[in-house]
Amino acid sequence: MTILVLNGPNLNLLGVREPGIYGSQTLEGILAALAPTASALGLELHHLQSNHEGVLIDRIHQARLDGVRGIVINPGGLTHTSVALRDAIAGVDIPTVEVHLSNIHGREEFRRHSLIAPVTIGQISGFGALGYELALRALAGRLN
Ligand code: CA2
Repeated sequence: MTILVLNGPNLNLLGVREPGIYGSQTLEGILAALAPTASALGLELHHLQSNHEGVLIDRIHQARLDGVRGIVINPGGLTHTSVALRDAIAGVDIPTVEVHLSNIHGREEFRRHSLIAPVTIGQISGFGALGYELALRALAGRLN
């Protein structure tokens, strides 16, 4: 079963700046650490990080054509602003888990609201890189 892992704007900066909020692991490190869990769950991971909303949306559309069974997405700042990303997720009807490294509910007011959460099967927020692993486990549980 193929799972698409999507990371949105600025997540390519992980490990380089803001370690106090987002941890010291790079995105590459986070993804590499997911491999054993994915393989234990029988999941094949495809990954894309983009700083561009339209690129993320195109990849979500393609996921439906490719037969992707689940999506793990950290939409970054688009979480709080993007109706278009939300519509794309709703439009493909693929079970999606929203992940945030930081606890968005304990930060600035503008981060507390997610436009994406209502079209996902759930949101994981505040557990750092572990959130991606929890998301894979949640999807595997839903798909089996
Ligand atoms: O906590 C998360 O995972 C976020 O999705 C991260 C986003 C933020 O806009 C969301 O509110 C919560 C930010 C992406 C990472 O931005 C960085 C900026 C500078 C250095 C490192 C990362």
